[in-house]
Amino acid sequence: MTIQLFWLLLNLEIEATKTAAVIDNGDGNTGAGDIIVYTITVENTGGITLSNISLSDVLTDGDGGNLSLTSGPSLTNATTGSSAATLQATGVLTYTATYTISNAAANTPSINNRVTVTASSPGNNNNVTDISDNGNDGDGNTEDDQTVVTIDPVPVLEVTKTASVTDNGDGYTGPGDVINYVITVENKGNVTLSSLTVTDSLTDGNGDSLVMSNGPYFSGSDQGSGLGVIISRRNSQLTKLIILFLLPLVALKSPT
Ligand SMILES: [Ca+2]
Ligand SMILES: [Ca+2]
Ligand SMILES: [Ca+2]
Ligand SMILES: [Ca+2]
Repeated sequence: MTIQLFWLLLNLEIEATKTAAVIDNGDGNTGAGDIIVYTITVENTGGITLSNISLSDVLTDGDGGNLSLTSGPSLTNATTGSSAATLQATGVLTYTATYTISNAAANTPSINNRVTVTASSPGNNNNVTDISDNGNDGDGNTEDDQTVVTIDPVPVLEVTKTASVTDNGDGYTGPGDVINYVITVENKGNVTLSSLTVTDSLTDGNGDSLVMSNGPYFSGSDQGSGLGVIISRRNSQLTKLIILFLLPLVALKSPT
């Protein structure tokens, strides 16, 4: 009896594997707008026919936020005699699912996916289950590891400089007026940038060099950034990441 029970347990096996392929949107980087095509295989590795195959898929971004598949999983192939309702011994079901990488998800390091497959052996209900592995047995985990698509780091820096004039009271812009410059440095990529430096060049209309009266001064930042380091945007396309450099009291050189 004990031997028979052991034999039964040994043969209630199902194995789920999930692999990923990325269809690039043409920019050469894995990121926003690319389509991840997931292929899920479910193999009955025991000796007993299983029924009622069901899949539960979990998709998250690199910060652990939940994402939703764009399509699927849909059954795309079944070996002879098998279907989602009946999986023959040694039978294989193949499913396809897709996810189009959102802007927010592309600002995290990766897209992570796994599926849990559940099936029933004769006379039982949902008693056979497996968590997918990533199809790569050379990574040290041959059992239940997530299928990870790494987002490519794309550093993008945007700097803007605006000017306003504080008039000295004579009604026109000229000698003695003060030009106030505001420099905004924004991290528009998906990686943290460090060692930020600002080199300023000021010339008159003849191309001759002028000297700033003072500045630039670090004025402030948002989203946890600081002088010299600007954190990448995460999970929001609406919040700007800005460091301000304020250059007050810049006097124009008087014409000679
Ligand atoms: Ca791309
Ligand atoms: Ca693996
Ligand atoms: Ca597994
Ligand atoms: Ca003036």
